[in-house]
Amino acid sequence: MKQAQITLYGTPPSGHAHRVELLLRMLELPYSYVEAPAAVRNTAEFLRLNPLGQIPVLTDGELILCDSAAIMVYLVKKYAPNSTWLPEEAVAAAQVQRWLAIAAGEVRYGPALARAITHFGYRGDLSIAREIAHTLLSFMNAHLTGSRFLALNQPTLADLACYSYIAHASEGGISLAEYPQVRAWLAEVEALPHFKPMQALPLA
Ligand SMILES: N[C@@H](CCC(=O)N[C@@H](CS)C(=O)NCC(=O)O)C(=O)O
Repeated sequence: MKQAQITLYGTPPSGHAHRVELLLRMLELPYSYVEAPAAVRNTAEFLRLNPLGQIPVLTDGELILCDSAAIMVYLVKKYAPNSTWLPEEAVAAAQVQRWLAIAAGEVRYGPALARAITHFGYRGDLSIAREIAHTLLSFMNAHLTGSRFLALNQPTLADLACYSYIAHASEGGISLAEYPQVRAWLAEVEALPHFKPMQALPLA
């Protein structure tokens, strides 16, 4: 059997790695998965891959890529350039990019941080992270009224980038009960072919 050329370094509960894994699966790209918990991320070998010591890292042959959004953009441009995951048209591309920025901003510092403080001892203010999460979720709920997906009327990188940490917000003590449109959107992502859930953690 042909050896997979692509390797993803991540951990099962990492939403940053999960969003990349979702895309690899949905593009039907073969890949190997290397678990890189904190002990591995601090090794000289891993720091050569990513000097920031973060997952995900993706290697494709000799190529080394860091950062979930950068990796997702690469995978679509390289392996699915004519797909709708990342459109070329100016306004549509900007709409997707907006949500990639939200994934790295409000999602990272809201639901993702609340979960990381709760379960992994990350430093930060839990109540501020939860406040950021609820502001984001209120916005998303209104934004999704009448829309099935975040950026366009079809799934794009925007949905995969934001999905994992929103779906697992309750693990950081953030309830989705007040956000029915967000819950409907999560179900749309979960219904996509090749979807795989992220590893669950205990509820906070
Ligand atoms: N901007 C990066 C952030 C990745 C990130 O924060 N990864 C976490 C795990 S989910 C990590 O590696 N944390 C370890 C650290 O920052 O030292 C991305 O989108 O990939």
